[in-house]
Amino acid sequence: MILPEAAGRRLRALLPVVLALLAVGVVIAVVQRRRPASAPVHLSDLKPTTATQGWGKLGLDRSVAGNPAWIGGQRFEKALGTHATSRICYALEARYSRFECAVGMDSETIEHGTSIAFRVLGDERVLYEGPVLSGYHEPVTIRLGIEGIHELCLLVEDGGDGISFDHADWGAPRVFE
Ligand SMILES: [Ca+2]
Repeated sequence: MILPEAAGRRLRALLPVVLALLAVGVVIAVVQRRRPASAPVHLSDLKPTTATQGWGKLGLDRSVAGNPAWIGGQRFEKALGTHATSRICYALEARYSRFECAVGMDSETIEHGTSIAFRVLGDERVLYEGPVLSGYHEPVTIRLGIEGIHELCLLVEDGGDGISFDHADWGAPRVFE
């Protein structure tokens, strides 16, 4: 039989161990809470399966004219710079759950007063159909669920006024697991 005094000594001896275990638990909980859900994969780092456009060549992290990509007052280090009418597709094979980007006319041609419109297709189904954009505007954010999507296609249309000067940017187009 353990006397109360001996039991107290034993408990006091165990106290540092208990406190250490609690501290480890708190640290693990904090680290798990701070860990990001998943790192983004930038589409400008992937090879598209299709890349067609009405003028020029697809700009990777650049505008279609080869300049840094700017939409309104925002510079995009990662971007796809293209030109209406455009269709850029990626084989994602259902590996990702979210797509995010910001779109708009590249600042290099806004003074020409032309219009464009953005669309996103997932396995040929319309996931996003944006308004017609023209002139100076801030980036328009797109956030979509793409769970189960095998092929993601980014489309730029001419906005109804032809394709002249339709320099279109997909700002930081990225997918997440
Ligand atoms: Ca146009």
